Amino acid sequence: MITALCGGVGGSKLALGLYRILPPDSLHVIVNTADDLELWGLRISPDLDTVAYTLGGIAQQELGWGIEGDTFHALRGLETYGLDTWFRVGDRDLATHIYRTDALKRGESLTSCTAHLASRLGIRADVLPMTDDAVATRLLTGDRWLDFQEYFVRERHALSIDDVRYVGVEAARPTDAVLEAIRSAEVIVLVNSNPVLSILPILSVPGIREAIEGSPSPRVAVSPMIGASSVTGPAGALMRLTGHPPTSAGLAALYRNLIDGIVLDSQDERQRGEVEAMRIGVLATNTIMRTDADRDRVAAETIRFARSLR
Ligand code: FO1
Repeated sequence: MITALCGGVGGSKLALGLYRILPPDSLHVIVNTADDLELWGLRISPDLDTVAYTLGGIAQQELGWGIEGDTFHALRGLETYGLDTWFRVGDRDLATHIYRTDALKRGESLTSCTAHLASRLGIRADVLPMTDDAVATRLLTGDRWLDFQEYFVRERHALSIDDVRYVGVEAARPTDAVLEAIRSAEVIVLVNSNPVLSILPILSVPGIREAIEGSPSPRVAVSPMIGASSVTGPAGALMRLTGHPPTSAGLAALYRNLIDGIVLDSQDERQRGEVEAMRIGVLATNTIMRTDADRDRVAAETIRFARSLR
């Protein structure tokens, strides 16, 4: 069994690579739920849905979120009634949110209704919300706190961020399914999702970080930090909030004690010494993933590298 920790669009591509190269029913994906939102009375879990649509082969190819070929008639209707429609929900996507909202209202857990959705989409992997409890990423810009989707979608992640909080995380509990996925993992992979917006919320759920730290299995991270772009982009600015530089070596320092190895881009090979000094192994390879073949290759190299660390 392989267990991956994953956010939305960026990380789900590598999760797809892992899914494609592994035998069926041998991948668990623990997914961030701190960017969930309630909109028009519906519970929306963007990262869970992005992972499910990606593994289910129906994700919108260009954007990475939403469903390929979806239409937006319901959204136009909501616009007619004067509702805010900056968060673009397609018609088929809407069915997912209606199903989830109804199931939660009937007392089902997020874990159980996600399992139902994934199985109906034909997915032979476990897609696991990090917790069934409510956690919400909030970001401080100037003197205003924004909800995650207000920052990310409405403001197009263009504002400078002074602080990040995962509201509710201290009281959240990891699900049994998440703890079992970590316990039974032969390899644990922190995929190349945004560390601050996607991976840290998962690690902040009390018990998850400790379970990974205590795992005897090899644990590896795939770095999303590549060359100069990670230093100048918004992901870099967020990374600086953690007190670490926006580089793969900075990420290795952030994940210290949690990982045995890191996969970084060949462009950043010169950071190898700094990372190895932290007693973290390094695989330098081409981590830019444009095609399914790239994702399969990085996934396969990551698993091979992790197994070599045992
Ligand atoms: N991202 C956007 O940039 N604009 C949108 O209108 C938008 C709508 C949306 C609807 C459903 C869904 O599951 C995801 C959606 N996303 C949208 C993506 C999402 O907000 C982000 O990619 C993740 O939350 C970040 O990981």
